[in-house]
Amino acid sequence: QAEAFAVDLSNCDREPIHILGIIQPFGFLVAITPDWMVARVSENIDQFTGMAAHDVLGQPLTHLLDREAIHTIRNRLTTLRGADAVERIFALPLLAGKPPFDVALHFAGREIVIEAEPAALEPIEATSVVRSMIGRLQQVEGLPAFLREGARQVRAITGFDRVMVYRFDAQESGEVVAESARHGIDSFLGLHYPASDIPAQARQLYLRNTFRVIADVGSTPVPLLPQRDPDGLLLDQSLSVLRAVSPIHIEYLHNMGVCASLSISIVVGGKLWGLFACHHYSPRLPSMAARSAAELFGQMFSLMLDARENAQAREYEARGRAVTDRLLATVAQDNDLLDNPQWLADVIGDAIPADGIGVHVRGQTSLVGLTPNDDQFDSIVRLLNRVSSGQVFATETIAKMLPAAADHADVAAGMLAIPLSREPRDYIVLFRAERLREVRWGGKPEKEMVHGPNGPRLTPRKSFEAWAQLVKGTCQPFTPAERRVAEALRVGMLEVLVRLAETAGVERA
Ligand code: BLA
Repeated sequence: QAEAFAVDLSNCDREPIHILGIIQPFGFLVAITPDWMVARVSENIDQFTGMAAHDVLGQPLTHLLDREAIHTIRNRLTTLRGADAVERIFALPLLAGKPPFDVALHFAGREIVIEAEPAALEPIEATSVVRSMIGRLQQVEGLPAFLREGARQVRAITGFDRVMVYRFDAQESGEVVAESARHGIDSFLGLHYPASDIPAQARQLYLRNTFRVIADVGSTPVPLLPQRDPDGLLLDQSLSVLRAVSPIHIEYLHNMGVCASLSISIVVGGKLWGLFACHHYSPRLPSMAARSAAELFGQMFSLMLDARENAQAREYEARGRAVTDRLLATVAQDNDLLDNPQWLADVIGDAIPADGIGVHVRGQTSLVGLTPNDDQFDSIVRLLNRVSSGQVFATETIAKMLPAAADHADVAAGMLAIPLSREPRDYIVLFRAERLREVRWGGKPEKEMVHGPNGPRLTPRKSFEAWAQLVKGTCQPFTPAERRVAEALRVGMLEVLVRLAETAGVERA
């Protein structure tokens, strides 16, 4: 039997999910030593080969598999050259007189791992499939449409009922930012989940191995035999395509009413940007070729997303610079505009998205949009005089420094303050409302479910509540790019004000 790690809600970020010693039953696994002796097999090997585990363990691989097949495997392994990757051979006749298998190969420590599942009846041409998928993506304009098209493409190739683009934020909680779903099921678009739904070690693993499928949430996992090798080591299943997953995650899927789950990592700039997360409401296993194509698509999609995000960041900063230039040129012409908060708010709100703007210039205060009231704003200005030291200052929770600010978190939870001068302290303050205000709970994806041993926490609605608790009183964070634009505005304004002061001095003299 597999050695159990007693996992519960409190320790699931420590569960060693890469060495659970179990696989899913849709294929079998053979691990061999460097001299091609069978070191471990999955207990279900007899169902696929007709030979029981004790017949083959400790025997040369030739005892189990056809010589021709072993030759093919050996050749393919040389192309791997010890790389941290998986090679695949489609429709390989592993056993004389039996139908062929789709085979995945990789190295795990000193062992060579061979995983096999019955070959697909209708093989697909992965390269041409992926090429046409990429072609469609290239035609799309704008990030939201790009993400939606990505989800649509993944649904087309996997046939899953629901495909979501799940994006991580800076705190590693996540949001469903795009979705393609079968007609007639509720939408998950816009839903948020806390980081703990995908624990750290899983995210780490998903960076290294970018694809996984759980073909049947209700199936019974199959143990590896033996669990430990003569050195006492468990098999590292990080790259295994049959790897069975944590019972906690199985329960989560079960509580969601999901019967099959598949996810593909989206890796941008070496970081896990997000996942394509796919659900099916009956068991489902795309062929190994279709899975490889989906994995390759995920890699191409990630590269394209990286390029788009870079272009977008450059575009954003250029727009920020243009706004700064416009503002400075106009103020230089007509410095009375500095006393026109609506105008300031319009121009600056163009560069940095905000729900409201407060302006405190030359002793005058004006508030536009969703903001604290006058008294509350006064307290904020006093706070800024203490903390901002002439620099741009941003926080997603004003209440952290000014507890009374919790009272207006619903309309103004966080702020970015741009000081306009040193003495007296003038500021433009951009406010953002609490994130929860903007968040929709889309439909009612969770039917009433019977809860398993870990209780009701493992459901999307409870997850959402956990996330809501986490972000209560905070706004959407101000990004580094937004802070840079704000800083450019600050420096530019300071120049203009200095110049105005000089001209005024000359006129007076
Ligand atoms: C893994 N959790 C995952 C995965 C997803 C999610 C996508 C990747 C595995 C897969 O493809 O199924 C979470 N799935 C979601 C979310 C949505 C979704 C947020 O569809 C939103 C619509 N999970 C929990 C809690 C724990 C937990 C509380 O909710 C731990 C206490 C554990 N999740 C957990 C573990 C894995 C996981 C251990 C790793 C599974 C594996 O790869 O072995």
